[in-house]
Amino acid sequence: MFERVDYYAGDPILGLVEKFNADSNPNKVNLSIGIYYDENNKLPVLECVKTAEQRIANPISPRPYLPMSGLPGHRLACQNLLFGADAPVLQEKRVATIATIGGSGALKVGAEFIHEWFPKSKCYVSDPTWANHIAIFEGCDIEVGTYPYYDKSTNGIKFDDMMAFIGQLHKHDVVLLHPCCHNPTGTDLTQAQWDALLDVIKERELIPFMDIAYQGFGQDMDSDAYAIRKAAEMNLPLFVSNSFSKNLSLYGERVGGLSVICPSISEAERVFGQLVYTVRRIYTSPPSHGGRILDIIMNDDALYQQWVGEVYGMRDRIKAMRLKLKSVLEAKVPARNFDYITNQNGMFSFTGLTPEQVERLQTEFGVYLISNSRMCMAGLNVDNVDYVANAMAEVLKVE
Ligand code: KET
Repeated sequence: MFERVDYYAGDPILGLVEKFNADSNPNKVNLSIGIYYDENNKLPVLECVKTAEQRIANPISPRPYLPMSGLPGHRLACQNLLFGADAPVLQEKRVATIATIGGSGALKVGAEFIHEWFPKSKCYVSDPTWANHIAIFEGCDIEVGTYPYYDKSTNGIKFDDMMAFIGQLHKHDVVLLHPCCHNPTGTDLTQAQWDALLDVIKERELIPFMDIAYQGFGQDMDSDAYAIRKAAEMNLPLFVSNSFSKNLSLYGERVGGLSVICPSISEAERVFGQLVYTVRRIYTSPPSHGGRILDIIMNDDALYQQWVGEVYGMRDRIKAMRLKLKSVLEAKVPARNFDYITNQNGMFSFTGLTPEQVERLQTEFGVYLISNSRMCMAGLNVDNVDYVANAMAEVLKVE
């Protein structure tokens, strides 16, 4: 009966985590998946999360179904963080926001909505992008193409090519963008580049879909949302998927949100209804635990401030690791320029290593990167950074 079912070769990122766990090398270092580990190589539980957990546990309360759209406080937290609490689009009630099962769930619900209501639209993603962007949109029967983005020869952005390409897309085509901390390249547009790009998107009547999974890890909470707020200010229709997996260190709770800016209240109400109906047809309503943690932290001034401080602590530790890795590599491989390591933002560095070099790092040193050369800087710490730098220098030597 199932003979014709295709083999699944596994996920390029999650599959590596399994391989890493099975590796018996005592020096192994996991720099594959985008997960933040602290200076002791442990997955942190944020202090603000501990406080919220204690409130939830005392007293232990019943667990009804949540509304299909999730907790109101969860939705509000997403809106305030993305658009700024006093944003006119929020005051005008033009944003339809639902709680989602992580950032992935937001992308899925958004893509289902687009497939249903804009069936002719194609989706364009950056070359390269997070591989699951392509998988999720194709999984909703949407044709996916790429727009020029990363320039390997300069470690910068092919901005002119990107603008020219996006400038010839068709009305209502979807352009998937990373507002900050681009995955996998760590290379972001400047604010002036965002302004120019959003002008073209407006002129061509395209649908921008911004996926933000690393807010707070780039510059700061507000600057990282620049592109989102600029699009809101320009009155563009806009989809935003956001994830709290990384910045709340709540990976397994699956906390995210999907927001759609609409031109009018009545459209926002209809879009909200259809998003909710999409949820009903897939999983009915989100789980409550992560949403309650989010609601408690984000809607309490003191806990919110504590959270922001904790995110900036993670951001600064990653930046320190970038500096350290760069300085060791510069000393060991003086012929090569490693400026990209400190120029790139967020959790990732696109190292430009060849697939063979990535393979050698894994088999000879137990250092795991994604095969596209992406290294998760948040897996480095003072104890392993020299080991990783030496291993990288070793595989770069024979070039
Ligand atoms: N968007 C982006 C850009 C992203 O990097 C991730 C996760 C997600 C969405 C998914 O968020 P979540 O809330 O977990 O559903 N990226 C890391 C993990 C993964 O591949 O699933 C990664 O790139 O390593």
